[in-house]
Amino acid sequence: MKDITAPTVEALRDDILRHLTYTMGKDADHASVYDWRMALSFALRDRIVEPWFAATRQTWDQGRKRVYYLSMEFLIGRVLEDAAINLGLRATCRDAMTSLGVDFRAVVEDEPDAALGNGGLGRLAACYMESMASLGCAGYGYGIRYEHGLFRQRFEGGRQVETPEDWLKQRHPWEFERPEAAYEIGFKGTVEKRDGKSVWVPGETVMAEAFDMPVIGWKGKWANTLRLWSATPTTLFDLARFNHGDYAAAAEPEALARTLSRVLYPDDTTYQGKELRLKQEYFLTAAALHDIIRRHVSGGYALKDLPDHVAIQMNDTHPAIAGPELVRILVDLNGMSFEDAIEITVKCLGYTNHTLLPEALERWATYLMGSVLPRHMQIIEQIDAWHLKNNPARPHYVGVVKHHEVRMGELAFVTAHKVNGVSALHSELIKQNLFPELDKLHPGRIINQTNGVTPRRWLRMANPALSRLITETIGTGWEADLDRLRDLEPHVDDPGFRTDFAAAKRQNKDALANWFLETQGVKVDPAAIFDVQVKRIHEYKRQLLNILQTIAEWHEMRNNPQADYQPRVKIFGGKAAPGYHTAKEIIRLINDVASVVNADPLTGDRLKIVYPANYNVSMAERLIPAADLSEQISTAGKEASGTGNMKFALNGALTIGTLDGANVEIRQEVGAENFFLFGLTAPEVMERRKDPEHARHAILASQPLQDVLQMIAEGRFSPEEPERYHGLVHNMWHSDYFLVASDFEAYRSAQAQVDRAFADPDRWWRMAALNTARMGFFSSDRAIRGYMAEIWETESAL
Ligand code: 26W
Repeated sequence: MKDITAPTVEALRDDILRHLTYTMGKDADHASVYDWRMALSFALRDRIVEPWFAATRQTWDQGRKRVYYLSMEFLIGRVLEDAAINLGLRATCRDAMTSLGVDFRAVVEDEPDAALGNGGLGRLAACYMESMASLGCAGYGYGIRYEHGLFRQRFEGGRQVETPEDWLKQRHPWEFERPEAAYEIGFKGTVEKRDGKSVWVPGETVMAEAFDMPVIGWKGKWANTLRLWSATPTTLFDLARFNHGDYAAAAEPEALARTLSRVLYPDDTTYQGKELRLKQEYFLTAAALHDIIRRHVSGGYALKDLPDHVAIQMNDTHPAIAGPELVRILVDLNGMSFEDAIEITVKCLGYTNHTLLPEALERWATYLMGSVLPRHMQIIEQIDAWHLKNNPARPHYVGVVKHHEVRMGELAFVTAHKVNGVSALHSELIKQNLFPELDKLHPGRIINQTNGVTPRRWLRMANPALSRLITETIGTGWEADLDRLRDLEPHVDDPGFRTDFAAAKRQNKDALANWFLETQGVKVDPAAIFDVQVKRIHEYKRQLLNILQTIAEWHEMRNNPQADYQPRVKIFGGKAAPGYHTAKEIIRLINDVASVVNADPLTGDRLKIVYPANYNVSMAERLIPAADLSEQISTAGKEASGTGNMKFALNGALTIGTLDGANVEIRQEVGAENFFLFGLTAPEVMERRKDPEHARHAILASQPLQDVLQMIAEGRFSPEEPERYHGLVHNMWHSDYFLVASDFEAYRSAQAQVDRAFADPDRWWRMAALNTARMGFFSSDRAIRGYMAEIWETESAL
C-alpha cells in the first residue's frame, strides 16, 4: 500500500479553516475550543478516509480472511491525538493550531472520553483494535453504541455519587452513520414447525443501525473499522394513538427500542441475570453475525467456506450467544444440517475468558433464555446433547444446561475451537479450576495469550518526555517493534542517561503536581514517591490493604517523627459498581483518611493522599507517566491479568505486587531484583483459607495492624460518626475473604524496601530504566500476533 503523504502545516491549516467555515459554519473570530476541535478532527479524519478505503479494497480484492472482535465494551478514550500520532501528524497539528492562535493541548483536552466500557476488558479491546490496524490484520470490531457510557463519578462528603455520562451530547466527529447497514433483530415470540423446519416468529423487533469508526494504525498504513450498533424502532410511532392525543403512549415503541442501546451496564463484579442485559448481548451478536454473513455471501463465497474467510472472537462470554445464533442462521435460515452447522461454528469461533470470579460468570435462567430467545434455547439444548453424545465420558455434573441455568462459559467453550486465558497463570487456573473436565475432553483447546497494551497510546502519546529520550538514545522504530527497547539496557549504566530518565519522570510529576493543585486543591511535593493505585474498586484488588498500610505509615510518622522517611504521595483512582456496597465503603474510607492526613501539620509534605474523582482513560494518561510506584496488590489467583500493571512498568514505574495475573510474567521479564514482590501465592491463599481464624491470627500477629483497625473503629477518620466503619472492621476480624490481614506485614516490609530503594537514586533510576527496557513483550502487537497465529489463522496484509 502507498504511504500517505504528510501535509504541510499550511495545507493542514487550510483544511482546518475550511472545515471551520463549511462544516461548523463558524468564522475564526467566533470559534470556540469546541469548534476548533471539530474543525481539526474533520481535517484529520479526511486523511484517514483514503487509507481506510484502500485497506477495505485490498481485503476484498485479495479475498482475505477477516477477524471479527465481538465485545460489549470498547473503552476507547479520546481519539483526536491518537489519530494524529498514528498519522505522524501530531507536530503538524500542533503547529497548525498555533499558527491559528489556538492552544493544541486545550483542543485535545476538550474531547470527552468515549467511555464505552467498564475497565480492563473494554480497554483491552481498544488496544487490540489499534494493534490489529497497526499490524495490517484485516478485521472489524463490533460493539454497541451506548448513548451513555460508564457513569461519571463525583465525591460528596467522600462518598461516590454517580451521574449519567453524555458523550454523544456533542457531535462525535469520528463516526460515520450507515443507515443502509441495518438489520431487524427479534426477541421473544414463538417457534413454529413448518414442513419439519423450525421457524422463529419473534414477538418484538428492533432495528440495529451501524455507526462506523475508522481505526487507523501506526503510520497510517492500514485502517480497520469499529462498527457500533445503535437500536432504533422498527415502527417509528403509533400514529393512531398520536392522533388521539395520547402522545406519551404514541412514542412508546420508540422509547422501548432505544432502551437497548441506552446505557452500558456499570457492573464488572457481580453478574445479575437482567433481561435487558441479555437483550443487549443478543442485539450486538445478532447484528454482527448478520453483517458478517451478508459480507461473506456478497463476496460470492459459499456458507460452508465460512471458516476460511471469517474468524470471530468472543470477548468473554458476553457475546457467547454467537454459537447458537450462527447455528440458527445456518440451519433455520439456510437449510444446513445441524452437524454441518455446528462444525462450521466451532471452526469460526474463539473465546477469551477474562475472569475466574464465580460471581462474575454469566449464567442465564432457562426460563429467561427461553422467553427472550425461545429458538436459541432449543438450539442450546441441542448443542449440549451433541456435545454429550460426542463426549460420552463427560461427567454428569458438567454441561451447558444445568440446574435450570444456561452456563455461558461452558457454552462458549464447546462452541469455540480455542479458549484462551489472558496471562500464563490465569490460563493455568482456567485448566485446573474453571474447566478441568472440559480441558480433559478437549486437550489443547485451552491456550494462553498474555494481554498487551498499545505502545503508541501508552508510551508515545501519553509520555512525550520519555518517548523523546528513548528515540534520542536508540533511534526511531521502537513504537512498532517494542522489543527494541532492550537497546536501552546498556545505557542504564550511564549516569547521564539515568539523569535524563529521572528528569523525564520529574517533568511528568511536576505536571501532575500542578494538576492536583489546580483541580484537587492539594499541594504535593514532586520530589516525593508518587505511589499509584488506579483500577476499578474491588475487594480482590485490595485498595483496602493500601489504605490500611497508609494509615500505619502515618501513625508511625507521628509516633516517631525524627526517623528518616521518604516523602510519599498516595494516589488512588477508580470507580465502584453502583450497587457494590463494600467497594463504596472503601472509597469513603480512603477519602476520610485523606481529609485527616492531608490536614495534619505533623506529617505535612511527607505524606499526602490524593483521590481525584472520575478515573478514566484520559486520567490514566496523566497519572501513569508520572508514577514512581505501581500498586498491583490483588489477592493471588484473582486478577486474571491486569493491563494497568503493564502500562506503569513500561513508563518506568516500579511495581509492588503479588504473584498474580501478568505480574508473574512482568517480574520474569524485568528481573526479580527490579520488582517489589510480597504476599501469599495462589496455592498458599487456598491453603490459608482453610484456617477459619486466619484473619484473627494475622491481626493478632501484627501490632501495627491492630493499631490501625483500632483507630478506624474509634472514629479517628470519621469523628462526626465514629461507628461509620464498624462493619468494615468487624469484617476484617471475622471474615477477610481476600486475606488483607494475612498479607499486611509482608506488604509493609515490601513498602519499607521501596523506601530504601528510593533513597538511593542511582539504584532507583537504574531499576526504573530497566523496567522500561524490558517491557517489550507486553506490547499488544505481540498479543495480536499470537491470536493471529494460534486462533485466527490469518496473516498480515502489510
Ligand atoms: C457480566 C458482568 C461482568 C462484566 C464484565 C463480569 C465480568 C466482566 C469482565 C470480565 C471484567 C474484566 O474487565 N476483567 C478484566 O479483564 C482484563 C483484560 O483481560 C484483565 O486484565 C483483568 O485482570 C480482568 O479483571
